[in-house]
Amino acid sequence: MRGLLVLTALFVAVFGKETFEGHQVLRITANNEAQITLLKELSEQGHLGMDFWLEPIRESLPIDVRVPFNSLQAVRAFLAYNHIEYRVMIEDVQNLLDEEQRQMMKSHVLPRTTDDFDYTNYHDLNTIYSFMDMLVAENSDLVSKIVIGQSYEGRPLNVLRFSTGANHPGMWLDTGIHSREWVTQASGVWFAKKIVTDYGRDPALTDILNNYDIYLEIVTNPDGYQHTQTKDRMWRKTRKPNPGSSCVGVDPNRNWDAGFGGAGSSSSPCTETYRGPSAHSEPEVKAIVDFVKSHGNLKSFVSIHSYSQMLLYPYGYTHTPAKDQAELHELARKAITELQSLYNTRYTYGSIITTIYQASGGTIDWTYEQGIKYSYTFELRDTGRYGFILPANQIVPTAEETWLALMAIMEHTKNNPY
Ligand code: 0X9
Ligand code: ZN
Repeated sequence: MRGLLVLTALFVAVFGKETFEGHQVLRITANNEAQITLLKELSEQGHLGMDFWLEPIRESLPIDVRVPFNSLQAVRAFLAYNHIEYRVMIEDVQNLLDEEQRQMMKSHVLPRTTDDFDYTNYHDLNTIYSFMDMLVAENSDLVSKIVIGQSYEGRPLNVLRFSTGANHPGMWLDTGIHSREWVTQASGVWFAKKIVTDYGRDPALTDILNNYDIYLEIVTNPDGYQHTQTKDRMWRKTRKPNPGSSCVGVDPNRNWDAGFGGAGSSSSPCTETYRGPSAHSEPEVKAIVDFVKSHGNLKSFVSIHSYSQMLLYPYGYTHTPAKDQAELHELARKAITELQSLYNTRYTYGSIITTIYQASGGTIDWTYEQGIKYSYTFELRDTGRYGFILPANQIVPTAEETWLALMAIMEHTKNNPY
């Protein structure tokens, strides 16, 4: 197996892009604790090239796993032997990726204005970066670009700042910290355009921007995003090498100094939830940490992931309820009610640890402990039919409905100064 992995890696290094022909995504339903334990062991070992899109946690939560073609027989046999139920969610991952590529080719001409930009499609890193520059150029009285740092591979960490005056408190949004969650970066682009379109037209957004600055980091993990475009569509982590290991990257949502190193993160560089050698070891994380501290006056912080359709608040690393739990819970309910009003998309909500799973070193636990009360994290569409390979025709609907929830959070933040 090791030999096969090395050969695959070599092939990719020489010939370019990883392919996923015959890979399937299985949805596994565990019926008891023993099955969960078995599946957890599988997941921790990174066995048979299995890529858990949704990790085994408890019986009530779905488990999604991408299985390479060559491992399918063994995995099916293992599941059958242990009487573990499953069904096929994605028959052939590469088929979906081929369709995704075909869609992307349709809008490959670089647009010259943000009105010409194709918001219904996914775009490569350069196109998103040039979108930001166009938006700034077209709306220089409202939008500016700040570079809060550099990625490991030297790319700028760009943040759009929407501001109507000096000394306003701030609200933060980030998308794409996990690079394969493409609908998030695409939604981030749509949010940016929405803000400049609505300012001066929509009274609620205008009122927010007359009193607060909005910061939006669209490509929070640019090295990872570039890697998903050119080498491996399923890349999640950063791209920093790990000394002493052939595995690359750190999970940037386990790297924060909030319960760092605790349960729900891994010390093994080859896993998808590797926490890194120390808190804030990743430049992409450290840049936000430095920004949050130097700004000193952020009042809300929303970090956007996919998929599962959830709206979550702290904590992820501890069972101790956040001191603002009641208010955060009520606001989450309001936000997802707004979200659902548009296309009837249903979200679950609650604290990270009770709703999804224990995850230590997560973004919003850290921001909450920095005193940013309105710290939330989204898991956007869908619930697993397409998972990370959400078809492009769902980008705009996803962004539109999410915007309603974001507006609810931002309005509440504005109306409840602290
Ligand atoms: O595991 C994660 O990092 C998140 N799920 S994802 O599929 N997008 O990777 C959920 C973690 C909860 N959020 C935080 N701990 N901030
Ligand atoms: Zn994520």
